[in-house]
Amino acid sequence: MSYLIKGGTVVSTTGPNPADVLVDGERIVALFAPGTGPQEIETIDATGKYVIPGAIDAHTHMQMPFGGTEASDTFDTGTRAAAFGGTTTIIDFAIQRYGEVVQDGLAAWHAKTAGTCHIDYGFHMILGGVDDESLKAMDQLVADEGITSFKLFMAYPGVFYSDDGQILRAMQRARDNGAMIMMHAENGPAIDVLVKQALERGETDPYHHGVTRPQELEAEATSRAIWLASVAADCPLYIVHLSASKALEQVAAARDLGRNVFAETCPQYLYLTLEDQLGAPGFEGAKWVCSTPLRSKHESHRADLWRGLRTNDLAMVSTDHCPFCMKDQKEMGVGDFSKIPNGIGGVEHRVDLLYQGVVDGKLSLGRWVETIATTPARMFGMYPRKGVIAPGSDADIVLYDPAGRTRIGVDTHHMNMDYSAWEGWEIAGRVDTVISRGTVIVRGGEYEGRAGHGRYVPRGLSDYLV
Ligand code: DUC
Ligand code: ZN
Ligand code: ZN
Repeated sequence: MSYLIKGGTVVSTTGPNPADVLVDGERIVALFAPGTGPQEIETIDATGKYVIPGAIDAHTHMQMPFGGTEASDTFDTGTRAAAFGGTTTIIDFAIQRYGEVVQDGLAAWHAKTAGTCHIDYGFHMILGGVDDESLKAMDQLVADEGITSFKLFMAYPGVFYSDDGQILRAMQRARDNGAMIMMHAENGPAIDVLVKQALERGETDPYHHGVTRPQELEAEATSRAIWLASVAADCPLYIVHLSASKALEQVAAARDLGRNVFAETCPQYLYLTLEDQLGAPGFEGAKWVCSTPLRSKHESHRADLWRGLRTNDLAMVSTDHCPFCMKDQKEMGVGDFSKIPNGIGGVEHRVDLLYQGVVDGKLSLGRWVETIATTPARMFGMYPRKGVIAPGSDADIVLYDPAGRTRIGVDTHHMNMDYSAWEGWEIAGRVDTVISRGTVIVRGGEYEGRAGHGRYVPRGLSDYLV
């Protein structure tokens, strides 16, 4: 089936441009100057709307077993919520646990996603144990499985933690096979000491989750990862969920030297703070326990992160969507913040929260699209199939209403969470219509999609490597 998206303003990385978009089947086939496309054809009216590439969230954890429980969004509920928010592709983290065969971990993620996803999806692979077997598996995943990025943890000793020797070996392998190493950069052993000392002093509130993960330990790990990647012949390195000014300084310095170092941040670090959210009265702060943690409003983190997005020291924005309900999940940490499952849900809100940055004068329209769609596609080997409105690309398209408003809250969101990290926020802009591979899955805010529509996207190597 063919149709014309008519009367809208296409926004690409270079900015806005009025154009009509012709879709045939699952693909975009042409762009026309306004009114010059085919006449006898079904149309979708985009008057007054921005027409942007479907957004790509390159960092989600649907139904992830973690912290003694499991993230509360399934691939079904989480990808449906993502669709409502204008995201048409996620890259989730398949997990190899310590002692497990990497391919078995991957098979488990394929089993979870088969027939359940509303939008397209790819996988990164978390390596919970770096040894001869998992290093060999990296080559196989890159060559045969369309998995070209591997996450390692410098935090969470005894869970996902890799020591420096393991990290170096995985980086050397990645340098050889072209994969990207994604790093959770926090000094886990040092954090564990601070956590133990805090608990011994009786500091058990959620606020102390943030205090015991100071920015110095994020910056130190970020710097160490950058140096290890340098030793591994400039292995491509991507720092996940960067939250702090001093960590950003490390990335910026490496990038100034032309290194293959990239980083993302997340909406929670751009807007929320240690004092106002983690420090909320009683146990309320548990809603915002995530790692890396929210940072102090008395320091310049948020302004620095927005600037980093403008200067490209921060390449893009992902959510690190890892939702847990307060009831029975976050509550596990009443009286001991270290037992609160780490994670914030936000897969539904990234497009709107970053558009608010445009309205606030912090990002240009083109940079908005670049940080939520085009760069994620290029960073993780999906471009130009995804992340761009161009002939031949998948027809993943969002009609965005800049005159609309979005009110965020537990009563209106679609994520499987019993609270919202953004409760009561009313922000500019609204996702109107969402198209996934040519199929309208959200029309005027109403859902028309289905579980099973989403397909696995095997990925190539990153576009950004030199
Ligand atoms: N951080 C979180 O907050 N949740 C999931 C894993 C992680 O690294
Ligand atoms: Zn992480
Ligand atoms: Zn994560």
